[in-house]
Amino acid sequence: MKKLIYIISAIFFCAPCIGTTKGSLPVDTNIEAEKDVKKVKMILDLDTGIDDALALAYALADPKIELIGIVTSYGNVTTELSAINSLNILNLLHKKEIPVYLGADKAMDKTEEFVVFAGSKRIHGANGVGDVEIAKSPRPVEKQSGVDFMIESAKKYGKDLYIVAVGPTTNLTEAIRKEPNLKDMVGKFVIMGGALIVKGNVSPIAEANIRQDPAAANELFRSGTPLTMVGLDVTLRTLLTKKETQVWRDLGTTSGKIFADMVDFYIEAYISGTHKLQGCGLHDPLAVAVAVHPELVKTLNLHMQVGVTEKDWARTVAITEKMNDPNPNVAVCVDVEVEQFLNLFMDNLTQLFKAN
Ligand SMILES: [Ca+2]
Repeated sequence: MKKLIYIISAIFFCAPCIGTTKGSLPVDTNIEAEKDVKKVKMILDLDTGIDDALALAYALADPKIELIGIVTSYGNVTTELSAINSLNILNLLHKKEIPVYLGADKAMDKTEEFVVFAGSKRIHGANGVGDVEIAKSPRPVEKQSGVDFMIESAKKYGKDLYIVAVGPTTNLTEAIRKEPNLKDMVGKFVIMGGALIVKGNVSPIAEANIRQDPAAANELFRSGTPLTMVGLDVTLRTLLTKKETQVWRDLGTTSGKIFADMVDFYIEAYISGTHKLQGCGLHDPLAVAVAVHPELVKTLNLHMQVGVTEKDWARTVAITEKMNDPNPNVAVCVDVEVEQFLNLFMDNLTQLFKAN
């Protein structure tokens, strides 16, 4: 029946067949455009976190992405709280059908329990989402481990799958340890982390995600896994201000207000922080956008490593001895089309919050 309707529609609306102009045809161009977009399947690895919440929302909003699951990590909050926040945000955005899995709850070489840093609480609030209350999702966290979900999805979808990790790289490193072929199976790996040219944000040389588990990041970089590194070199150029959050607040929707409240909390932390920036860095959402819009950034391809000694703890740096080796595996983002990204980010998220 569907096929018959399609054939009749095709004959009826085919411009050359009936000799009319395209402009007069009753075709919904938005639906047509949407149909033409090839979606990639994406797994997000989050330590949710306010900018993680923005990354999650961005992945739901961009027509090029089909979010198939979330794996959670420790970092801005504990792994368990990251899962609860992720479930609640999915529910808020009417996407509670997307599953959430637990990942590692601490760095690979740590034995003691992970404790959230005071700095993380100052930036993301004690609950990770700016101390804003979000209605509890009725959906529980999945029983399967996040690492197994990554491996299983890679086997199922192959190159159609992109994995974007915007917390510590522990889960990704564990997944590649468990299934070494993973690095060649997946279409793209993108991480938010590191700082090549600029200073770190938790020490003069260390960025927060890498600092949580430098050994895991070093193992990942040196594994030959093709990675796109979206670090502070680019994320601190893409700032969101209260002017933009006011646009969401003015929508008068539940999600618009909640995201405006959350992000205003985050912006306040930046205003009072050491760099006195007037907006917040869009670290995690930029990594998600770069995965499907690589034209937003310029990259420098390098063999990379992460410092694991006291002197260079968590520093992300090129391996000098490998500067002339072929096939560098890390594409380090060094420049970004700021306006293009901010327009894309605001267009997509404002549409999403308008509808929820
Ligand atoms: Ca994060």
